[in-house]
Amino acid sequence: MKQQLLQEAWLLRRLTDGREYSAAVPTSVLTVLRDHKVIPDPYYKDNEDLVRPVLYEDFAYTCTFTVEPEILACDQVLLRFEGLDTVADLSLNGQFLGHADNMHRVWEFSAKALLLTDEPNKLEIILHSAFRCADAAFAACPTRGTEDAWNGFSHIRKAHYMYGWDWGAHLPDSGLFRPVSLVGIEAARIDSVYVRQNHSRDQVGLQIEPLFHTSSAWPQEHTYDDLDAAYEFTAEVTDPQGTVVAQSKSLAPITVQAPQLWWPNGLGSQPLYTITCRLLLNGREIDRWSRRIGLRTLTMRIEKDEWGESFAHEINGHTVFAMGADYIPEEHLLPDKREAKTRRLLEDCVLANYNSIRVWGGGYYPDDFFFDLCDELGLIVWQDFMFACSVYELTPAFEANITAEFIDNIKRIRHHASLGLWCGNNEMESFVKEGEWVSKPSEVRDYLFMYERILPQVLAKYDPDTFYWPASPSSGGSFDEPQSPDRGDVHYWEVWHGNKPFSEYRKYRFRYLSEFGFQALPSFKTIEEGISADPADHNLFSYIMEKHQRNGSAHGKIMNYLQQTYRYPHSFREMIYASQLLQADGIRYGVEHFRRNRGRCMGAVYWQLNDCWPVTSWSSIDYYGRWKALHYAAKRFFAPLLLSCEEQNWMTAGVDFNRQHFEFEKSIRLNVTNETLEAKTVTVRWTLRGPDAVVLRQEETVVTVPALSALWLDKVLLAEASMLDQYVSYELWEDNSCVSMGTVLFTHA
Ligand code: BMA
Repeated sequence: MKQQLLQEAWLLRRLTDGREYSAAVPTSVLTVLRDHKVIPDPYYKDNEDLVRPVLYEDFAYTCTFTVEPEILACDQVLLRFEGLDTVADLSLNGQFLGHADNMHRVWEFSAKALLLTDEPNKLEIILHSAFRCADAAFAACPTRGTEDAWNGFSHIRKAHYMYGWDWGAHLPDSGLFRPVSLVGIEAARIDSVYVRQNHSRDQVGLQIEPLFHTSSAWPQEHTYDDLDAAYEFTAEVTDPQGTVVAQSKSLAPITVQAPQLWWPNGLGSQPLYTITCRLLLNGREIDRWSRRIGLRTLTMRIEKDEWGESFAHEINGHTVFAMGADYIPEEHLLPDKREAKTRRLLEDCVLANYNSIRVWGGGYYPDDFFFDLCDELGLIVWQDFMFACSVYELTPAFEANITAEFIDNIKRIRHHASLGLWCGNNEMESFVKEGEWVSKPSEVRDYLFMYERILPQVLAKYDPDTFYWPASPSSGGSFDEPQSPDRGDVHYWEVWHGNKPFSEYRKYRFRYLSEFGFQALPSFKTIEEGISADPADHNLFSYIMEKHQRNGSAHGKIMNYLQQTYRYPHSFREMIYASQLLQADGIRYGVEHFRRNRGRCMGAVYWQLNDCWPVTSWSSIDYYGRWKALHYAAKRFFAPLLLSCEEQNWMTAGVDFNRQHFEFEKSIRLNVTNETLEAKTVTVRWTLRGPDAVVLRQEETVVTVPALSALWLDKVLLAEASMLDQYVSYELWEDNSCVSMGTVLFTHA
């Protein structure tokens, strides 16, 4: 296959005034107009409102190009769009080429017959206003979804958050966010390759299942058997050190001896093998497919047990406690995406001891480099399909559209070592069960068709080896208690949305918590740089700060929680800092509890890792990559070896308003969690201190904690004292270094 990128020499034409602006792929309406200084930075202050009218206009992208001779010589030439966002009509040299309406798909159009050979070609793409498309679709069919997003968003196969979310602006930009190219097929090409692994004692069998396109029958999928004898298919496997370790011809099985296994972060290393497949015609290579894979088994272990049913990632036969956060798109304006920024973000996950990450279903399917980085860094990816907080109208056209989207993305992503599971959607099983946004019975039926019939069928064909889970949260589907604390995963929002105190976390021992969170402000530098440098705006309840807060009255909510815990901050900067400490402390309180209950609970994935613009949100890293206090706390509470303390201060008897006869049971119960593959012998030291840190009592004990387990130490009763008079600090020592530490107060009853 030959490829010619059409990256440069683009023009964006504003149809209202005919003006043209130079552009290069990746490109979008808002970034081009911003870069040409036609509009201001859409994020700053309340510029979002200023620039929004632009998004009611249609725009045209044009590209003038000459075709490289070797492409022209091919039997079939396609125009390929890897990220066409979203509703578009395309023409080539004045002739209609096609219509597109899904940014999640790869669009290819046959162009051979329309190409000019001796003069420049002109490609034109009319991008229809995403707002107007949603408005029209909603007028025709008022399907409902989250009120944070623009009405009609669920009809458009465009990342939902672009239409607004409770951490996102209303900026449904449009453009070309991934490469555009001309593709020449010489007789045939490799469409995709499915690599299946069969692990046995000290060897891994690889079964290679390619699909092909021929130039004459494109876009029909062909298996190797469909090709005639002039074709040959070979595969070669290179180990992480670069040595070819196995080769095969004509789909003969491949065996890798003494495999170097891939592990998530914290359990081992991430060796990656390279598999290279070649398609030859009469002995000459005409196409090549090469990817990196990790040798591992990775699924979910679901087994009945004394509490209900387990739900845990199982990697190479071991169940691991998932530690991570939910990932949302990193940019509102997609051409601003940078691989280096994603790398830094994911490296920051590893610095904070994550072993997993959930790609939330209201964004878009991440770029290849995202999954490559997760492979390299050892982050197990929970991958949602792109449906969130809405019901959908499953017309035949919508079904065909999403089915093509599933196939494209499954083929693109399935080989990655880090792919832990596919998940049907975000939160819709629970919402549909409650009747939320449901306006007619067919929406309930369509829910079941989409996530419990169509998706499983597509996956059975294209990726039967990766675990599929119908929704997040779910207990396995069919509206069977999707939020059960005893089965499957849970989104727990009583803390924050339900205004309950952090101490509520201790009431639950969920099997796998895939969302829970608490907001904090981004750092002052981020506010100055991205929200407003004007001191007049530097007040939590200023108009501008409230514009950068998308969850109804949530700045007030932060203050409400804050006054339960801290004294009143003196200044805006102190307020920012206090909000971050509060967020860090609340989530730490939850995660430590869930890790202490390891075995029953097997995941604490907090909402949310990152932001897509400068905003107050649940993130632990802000839009500019600055860590909030929570991210520093995560490094501690996700440490492979964690010492934590369940402190108690129960009022047992003698209630008297003069406080004379109160009786408390004051106690600590320490716990060591070992999320590694080795047993650990460690020293636990705890100290009871007075308010000036003076040591009142100190004890030390050596314990051996088996691999992948949590060990409770005996409860220690402490003599009663006023809750403000004493606190306990504790440390965990391994080989003369302190690997975990903390303190508890006794102010929570
Ligand atoms: C969850 C998510 C998001 C949302 C977040 C915070 O429900 O799935 O839709 O942004 O909570 O409210």
